[in-house]
Amino acid sequence: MGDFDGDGHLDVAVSNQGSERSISVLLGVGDGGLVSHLELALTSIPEVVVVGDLDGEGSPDIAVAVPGEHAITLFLNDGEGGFSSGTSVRVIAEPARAEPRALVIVDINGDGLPDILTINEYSNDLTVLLRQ
Ligand SMILES: [Ca+2]
Ligand SMILES: [Ca+2]
Ligand SMILES: [Ca+2]
Repeated sequence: MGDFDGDGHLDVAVSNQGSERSISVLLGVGDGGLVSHLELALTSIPEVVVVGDLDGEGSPDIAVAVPGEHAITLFLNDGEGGFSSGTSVRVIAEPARAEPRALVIVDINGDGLPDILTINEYSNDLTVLLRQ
């Protein structure tokens, strides 16, 4: 959850794991209700979605684990609730078949920039993606 459009109400991003293969962004209207805002398309089934300010410009961005692509996909917020098309980041070099199932945004190296830790199936390990 995060305030994607900056109106002071919490908004929500959820994975669609059926045929849609997308992230639904829902906007809070302030009374606890949510309205559909937009769909972020993916080419493979998304798993865990997390929200954090990945690019440091103040508004919450979205990162999602996409195990079938051995990658995570990042969607950057334009500050008004619009999002970039997804940028895919592989969690591990070929030929390993690590499949990230979950991820967290955390400043692992303490430099003040948010990093991403992924939790991988098959390789049974963690991958640290440091923001440069
Ligand atoms: Ca909002
Ligand atoms: Ca941001
Ligand atoms: Ca960092």
